Amino acid sequence: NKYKLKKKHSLIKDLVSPYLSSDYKHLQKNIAYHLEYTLPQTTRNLNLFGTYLATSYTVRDRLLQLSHDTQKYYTEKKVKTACYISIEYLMGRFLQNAVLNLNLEEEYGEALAGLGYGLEDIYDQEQDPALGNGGLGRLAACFLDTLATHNYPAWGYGLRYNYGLFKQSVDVEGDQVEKTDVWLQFPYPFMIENHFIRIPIGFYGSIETYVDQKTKGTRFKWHPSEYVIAQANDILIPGYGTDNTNTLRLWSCRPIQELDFKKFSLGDFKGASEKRLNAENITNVLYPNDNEMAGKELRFKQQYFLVAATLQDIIRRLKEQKRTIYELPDFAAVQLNDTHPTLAIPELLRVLLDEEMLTWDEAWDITQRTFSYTNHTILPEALERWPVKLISHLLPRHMQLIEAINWKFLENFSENNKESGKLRKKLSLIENSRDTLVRMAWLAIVGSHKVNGVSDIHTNILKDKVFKDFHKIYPKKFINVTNGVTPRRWLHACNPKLSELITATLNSNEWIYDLTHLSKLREHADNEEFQLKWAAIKLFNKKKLQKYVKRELKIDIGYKDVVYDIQIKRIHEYKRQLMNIIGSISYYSDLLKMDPKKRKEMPKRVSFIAGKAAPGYFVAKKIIKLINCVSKVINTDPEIGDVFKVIYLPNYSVTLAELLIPATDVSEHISTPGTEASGTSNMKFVLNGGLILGTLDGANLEIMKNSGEENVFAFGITKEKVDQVKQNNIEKGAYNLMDEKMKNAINLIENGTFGNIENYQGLIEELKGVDRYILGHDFAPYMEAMDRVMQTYQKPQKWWKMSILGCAGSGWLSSDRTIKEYAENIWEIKPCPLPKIESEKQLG
Ligand code: 4GP
Repeated sequence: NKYKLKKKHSLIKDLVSPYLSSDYKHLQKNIAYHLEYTLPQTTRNLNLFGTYLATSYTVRDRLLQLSHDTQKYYTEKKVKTACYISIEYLMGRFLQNAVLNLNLEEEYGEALAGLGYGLEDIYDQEQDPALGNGGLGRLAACFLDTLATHNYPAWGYGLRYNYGLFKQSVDVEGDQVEKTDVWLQFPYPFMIENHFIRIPIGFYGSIETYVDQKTKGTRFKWHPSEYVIAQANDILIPGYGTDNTNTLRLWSCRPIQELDFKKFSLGDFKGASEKRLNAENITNVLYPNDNEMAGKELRFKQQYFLVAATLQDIIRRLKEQKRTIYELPDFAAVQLNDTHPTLAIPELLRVLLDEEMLTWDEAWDITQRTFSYTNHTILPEALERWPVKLISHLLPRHMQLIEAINWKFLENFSENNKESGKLRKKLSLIENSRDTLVRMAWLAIVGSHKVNGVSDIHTNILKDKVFKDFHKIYPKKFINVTNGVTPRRWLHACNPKLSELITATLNSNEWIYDLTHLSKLREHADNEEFQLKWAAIKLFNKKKLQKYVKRELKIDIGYKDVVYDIQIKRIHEYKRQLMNIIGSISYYSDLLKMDPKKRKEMPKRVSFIAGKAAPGYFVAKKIIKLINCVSKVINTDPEIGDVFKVIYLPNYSVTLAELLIPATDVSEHISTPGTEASGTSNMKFVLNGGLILGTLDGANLEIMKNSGEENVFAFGITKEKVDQVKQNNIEKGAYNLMDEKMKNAINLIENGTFGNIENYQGLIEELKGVDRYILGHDFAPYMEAMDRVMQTYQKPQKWWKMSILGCAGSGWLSSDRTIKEYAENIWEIKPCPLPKIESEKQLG
């Protein structure tokens, strides 16, 4: 029977294959087919949006074919697979990336031109699926691109939220306004609902205890009292220049029963739909927090829903291959992207003990060998702790297992350390504070075989401070894997002119999948002709941004001989956008005091800021308001003219970043040392020839090491000195220690220059009092570094040399390097490229 099915399948494949041939005429026919038959009402769809949809369906057809081949091949080869579980994926637009990765840009361009459309305009129709907040989700997206490009067998697992991160606008008062992101109101062709993968997930209920007849030991069984269904939605991830196509599987929640017909018949219409609404609620909304724990029951449900569905899916595939559960760690390496998926640990343990009937030792061994955990932040407000009460109610068996893990871990540990009462308390997975809480990071460490930080400095902080006691117990468990970004999206696609120049200069496009080739740009750094070409591309990109600002904000800014200075990231106190804007106030005040003639001759600068604030993070929202109010005053002051402008760009997104990053002269990464785990936008700027103005924090330090200290505008103290400064602030009062210029800027805020001081009350008080993020201490060096930036920009040869050398030194910051380290040091997986026989694609 199976043989017959296989034959049938290859017959079907033979029938459809010619349809997927990729010359432009075929593509055109395919687009026409989808316009005519997939989308209803043809004449209405003969617009840009309809054509974008039809084009996308043709891309999806090709990806489906490649994905079938890939899965089949991986199964045949019995490869070990990486499974990346992440509560967020910040993918950005899909179409351009896929067309580029499939190496079909020319063909699609021609096919669409024949229908009267430009490819760029078609790309522009796509809305970003904003299923992530910031760095953590964007990193996951870069990883997926690399995994496919380098032919690693891998799956991404996440949630398909109905509503992505809110859309942000700014009202006339300068306040952030949030609007629901209904990203699924129109079809999203790249996501395929897989109706054959539906998995029941339980919640609540009770635990049955019984005696195992075989072993006479006690066994447990969880009887959930409520079930929902996890429905698979697949996004296919093409690699660059390869046929390997992996899958990102996003779960959405469906009810077991769509409608309670009994209630409906009795006229209780609301009650009839209640179960459906409750179920759908689980994957309705992405929690809009970055670097912060949500602490809500629904969030906890999301986390369990994600890991329970994912583990069942992995185990199903294992069994389909007729492999035993003992082989799980050789079949899948499961990466926990931060603590959000940590419940996977007790969940797997439960499956192994209660369903597969393994012994504790067997089950625990398999669990530890399967999981590894990445930490993305040391901010205390982001380290997850869930109340025992909540877990016991929602997942009683899991709570029991967490207690058992804790007990066994501490017992084991006490045997080796007799006088360890205090330490036991510190190490315990369960914290006895006001509420009894489970420390999820502790659980993730104990249940994994590897724990990694995301930059050198961050991993050292984990080892020496945050997880110090665990590091002593498991010194080998902790490793560093510095983050990286995909050069496909973050240079090749977003900066086509620079990509072309690099390819032409290096005489090869190999750098696109092996970024270390960029080092060869070093020999051109002093070449004047090359510098001019390099600078011309920057100017071209700046002009694009200038046009965008004019169109969207109705503000006219210059771009020639103007420094574009940019800070884009989530608004957070530790990222210190407040220091940036206070710097702008101070600079504005200096300009006003200048002789008008001299002022006119000052080098010009536009300071851009973009980023969203979590809706419940009031301090961050006040910072946005201050930025907007300062911007209004400066930009409309005739004394200042075009010498200085402050622009806040609303609704920061991956797509906006793709416009901003290539256009940037200097970008700011100015977090308090020791707070930013890595940062990844810093890497994207360097890759695009932007210079860094940064503190000695996160990946800035590694950028300095690789691109040369002299090519970075670094300032401020090392992380070791931060505590002393904080202490001084507490003892002496931050305001008393503050630089005069900063005091002056604060006075301007207080005297109402930027609107009612009440708007900024909490902000200014904190700054003058404790100043937790030591803005006061770093202000003078920050201003001095900005001054250096402006001075250097006046020496074009020096500037462009720094810019080229920065880029030339960025080979290491590719996510390809990062993933290779994960693959070799943590997952133990190997590339498995599809044979090229049928492939029509060739690398450039
Ligand atoms: C972010 C970190 O803040 C950032 O430094 C890092 O580059 C990124 O993860 C990727 O590792 N953390 C988050 C978060 O986005 O929600 O914790």
